[in-house]
Amino acid sequence: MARLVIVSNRVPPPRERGQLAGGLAIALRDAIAGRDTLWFGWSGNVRDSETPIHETRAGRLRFATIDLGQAAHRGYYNGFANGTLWPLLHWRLGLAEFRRPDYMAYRTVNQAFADGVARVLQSGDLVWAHDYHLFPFGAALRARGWAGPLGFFLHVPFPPAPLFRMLPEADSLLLDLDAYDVIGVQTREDAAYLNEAMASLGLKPRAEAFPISIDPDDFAATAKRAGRGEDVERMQASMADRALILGVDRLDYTKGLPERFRAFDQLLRRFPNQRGQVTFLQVAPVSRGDVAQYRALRRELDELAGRINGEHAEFDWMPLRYITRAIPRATLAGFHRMARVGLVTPLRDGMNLVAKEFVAAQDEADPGVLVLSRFAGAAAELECGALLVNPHDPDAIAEALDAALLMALPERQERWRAMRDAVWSNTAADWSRAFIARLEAR
Ligand code: ADQ
Repeated sequence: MARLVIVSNRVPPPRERGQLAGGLAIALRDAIAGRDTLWFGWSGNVRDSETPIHETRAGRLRFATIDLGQAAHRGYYNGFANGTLWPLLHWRLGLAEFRRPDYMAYRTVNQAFADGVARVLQSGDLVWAHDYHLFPFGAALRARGWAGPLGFFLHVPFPPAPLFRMLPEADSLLLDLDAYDVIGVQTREDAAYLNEAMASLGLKPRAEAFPISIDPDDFAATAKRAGRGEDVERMQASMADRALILGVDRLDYTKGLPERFRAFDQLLRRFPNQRGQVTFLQVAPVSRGDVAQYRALRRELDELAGRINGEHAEFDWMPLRYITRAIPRATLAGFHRMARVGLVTPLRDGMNLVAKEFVAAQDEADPGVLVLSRFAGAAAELECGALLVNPHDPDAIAEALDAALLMALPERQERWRAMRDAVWSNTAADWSRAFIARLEAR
């Protein structure tokens, strides 16, 4: 079987390499399990001297990492990848900053990745690059002589072609993408937009939808086990029989958190019967805290949370609990299982695995209701059972929350079973197998 070479911005940190616990690592677990794999990426270290490739091994899985110089890293990562591409690909042109030096740093780092990968490649390998950090990587690798299978998967959405082409460097990025044999995106909508953009330059449109997923058996088992654990028991005791509405996200402006907080405020104003009956827990650990827009978002949420609790709380009821620290994955799985409502309302999201995790975690005897943004990639698979909302509309979210909280058991079960079937019929293992099969058949 061909060796798999995974290329992504970050590789799992050393302490997680044994059990592969992070997001992408879980999605790729099945692909990695059955074959020799080499995972290449940035070490996480910023160092100005030239450093060699650093290699470690965990069984049949090897990791190869490089350090990056300070200026290159800043321009590539905080600059072009997260300051320009991330907002633009989420349709947020107004938040995107265009700076030529950042773009140059982004290209330089992609060249450095290609140099590193070229040094460790063997003929017969399958190369699979991940995400918006690596648009130019494939072309750079081809320029170094690689003619073997080369695939790319974009984890975030792709916007309509005219919006993407407002980016000054759009055309050269699309030409770079042309070097990949297979281009995977999350949904058919993303594929249509990317193909339209490629066709506008006369390139062969070749983006295809490969919706990413989770390991639902594993998540369900974790949730069940956590339900008997101390954290969930403490949480349950603190709820005093109130219904739990749960939000779990990285603290990111694409996740629609201010709108979600306003929706909860609307729920308490417009549906007074729910007052004192519900608790909304939002877990949103700080991410990319060194980017200005993320600091502004945090201030906005701090203020909103304070105002909502100040206005609605009783001396024995705190409506909103807001945590910006990370909580262990198993504990979160237990909270999902406890929740009456999973509230997942990104303004735009490639997939959103939290929505699928919420479904996997439920107890068939008493399942919760998923309130889901119609602009999350997951909506394409979960519209069969979720209450879909427009995440820009706090009033509509409040109405969906009230409906979810009032929903009788038979309807909850019927909706959940439909979503369960959808989640179990396309797992992370199916996702990686489908992509790799496509790459092998290039
Ligand atoms: P993310 O934007 O990080 O990922 P998401 O898919 O929701 O978003 O989450 C990925 C993983 O992180 C999930 O396993 C989730 O449980 C975990 N996670 C999220 N919030 C957490 C929290 N507060 N605490 C602990 N764990 C948390 C990007 C794209 C998504 C796409 C994924 C995978 O933006 O659209 O679904 O990649 O392709």
